[in-house]
Amino acid sequence: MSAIKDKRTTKLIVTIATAIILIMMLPVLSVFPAFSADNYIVLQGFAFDINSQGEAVIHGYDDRFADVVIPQRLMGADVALIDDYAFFGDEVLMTVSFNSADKLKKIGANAFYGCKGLRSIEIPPWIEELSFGSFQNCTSLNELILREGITTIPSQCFYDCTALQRVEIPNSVTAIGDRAFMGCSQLSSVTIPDTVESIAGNAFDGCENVVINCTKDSFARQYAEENKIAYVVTDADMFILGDANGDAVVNINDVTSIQCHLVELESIMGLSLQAADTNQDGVLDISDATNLQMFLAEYDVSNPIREVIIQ
Ligand SMILES: [Ca+2]
Ligand SMILES: [Ca+2]
Repeated sequence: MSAIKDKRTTKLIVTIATAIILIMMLPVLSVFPAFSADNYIVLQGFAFDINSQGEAVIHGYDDRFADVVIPQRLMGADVALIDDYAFFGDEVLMTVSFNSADKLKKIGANAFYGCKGLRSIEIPPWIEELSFGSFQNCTSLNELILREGITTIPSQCFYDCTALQRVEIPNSVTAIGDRAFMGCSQLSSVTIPDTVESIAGNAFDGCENVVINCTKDSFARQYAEENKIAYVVTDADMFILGDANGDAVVNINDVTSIQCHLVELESIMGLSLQAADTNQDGVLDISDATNLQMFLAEYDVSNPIREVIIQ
């Protein structure tokens, strides 16, 4: 009898203890309902685990917090990866900083997809890789700073970031993927460096007012021409026809400069030589001085003075 009673008592104690543990765990389970099944470690609001290389991988975040600083380490392990979907749809999130996490190498697919409160991001140089849709549909994102480090802008990375206005692609990037900036309806300026050798045809679809800043011999310029996207060439050689002394003003001093050059009192060089050839016949002689003089006197001249851009 006594043995049975003891067994019953033990069973009762175990049941009560289990119930107490479950009740104690309730707040944790309710904060991270999605992660409770995956046995992730939860610390400082992050749900993470340690991979086979001993690095911390972030899988999720407590979505009650608006500001997140990705830590350098979690439980002594370097934070190396933000997993796919880690912050997916977190609309409370307003700021995220990667600047402390200097071992962070990669931000996974759709990791910040739909973080509609996120306003500003800086991708520091040690991050080597963004992924498909990493920042897609971040509709408040209006400041994006990309440091030299990443080598591609992956497909859909900034798709539908409708508040984004300016982007400077860093010199480390060689490719811009499918729909990378598609639907960024406010995007007005994208600077694309010479290092970029491939851009998907639909990368800027739906960016109605975008202007690409590029150099004259770049792939980006060719791309802009082929896809009928407005562009500005940033390394054009420019001079003002008639401005022989290079002071950005066309006046009688330029006539004097040409005359002095012709009698070898001074020497006009470089682009100014082309500027001094006011009738644009490829020869600098007295007729250019005369032409300029007549223009300044408001006579009709055969070659009106105008701004000339040589590309
Ligand atoms: Ca001048
Ligand atoms: Ca001439």
